[in-house]
Amino acid sequence: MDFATSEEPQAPERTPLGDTVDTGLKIVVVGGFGVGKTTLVKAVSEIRPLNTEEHMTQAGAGVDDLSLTSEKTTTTVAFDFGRITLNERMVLYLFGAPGQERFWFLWDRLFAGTLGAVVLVDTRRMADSWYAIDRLEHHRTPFIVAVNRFDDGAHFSLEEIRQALALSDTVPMISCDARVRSSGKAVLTTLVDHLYRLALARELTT
Ligand SMILES: Nc1nc2c(ncn2[C@@H]2O[C@H](COP(=O)(O)OP(=O)(O)O)[C@@H](O)[C@H]2O)c(=O)[nH]1
Ligand SMILES: [Mg+2]
Repeated sequence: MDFATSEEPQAPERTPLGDTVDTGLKIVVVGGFGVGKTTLVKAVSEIRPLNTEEHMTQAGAGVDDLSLTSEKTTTTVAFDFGRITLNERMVLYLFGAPGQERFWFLWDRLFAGTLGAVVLVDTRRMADSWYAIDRLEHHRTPFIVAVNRFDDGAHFSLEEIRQALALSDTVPMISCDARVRSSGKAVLTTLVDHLYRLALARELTT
């Protein structure tokens, strides 16, 4: 089979992996259905993001809650995958985990080898984030919380959201617009800074 011709055209801005890169970190993006995970991975990825977005069919009716995401006509059935080069030595590999309850069994596998996670939160449906936070704490995977500011979302402060999610003060929080590359990049930088500080603290105590 000729892969070169059977593949879809590459995104024009596809960037080859740099020669100087020696560190690849696996990061997962988790959160409830429709919170913007696929959007975030797409916005920041420098390769044509691989995703398994499918048009929602009758099979998902009543299973996927569309009441607040009426414009959403596709759903991620496995995961999103993207790559972003943070500096000349470090790249992040991003995995967007499906948020629907029927795919939750995949998460524990996905967390294997994961250095850190971004929990995306939609303030209109904060309870959807609880499961993700619970699994991350269970796996002791460091995470940050990024609040995707939908235009019609209630404007709770980050501190109010911290309380609503019962997050410890040590969990960094940031607001973002998942559609905007620079905003998504700021989210990932916040996570990497957090991981770096945790690693430094560990070094100091050993
Ligand atoms: N207004 C607004 N819409 C967004 C934002 N992020 C995502 N969306 C839209 O919300 C819908 C759900 O996003 P998607 O990335 O598919 O969610 P996922 O289920 O978490 O992967 C899509 O139609 C997006 O275009 C945002 O920051 N603001
Ligand atoms: Mg998705």
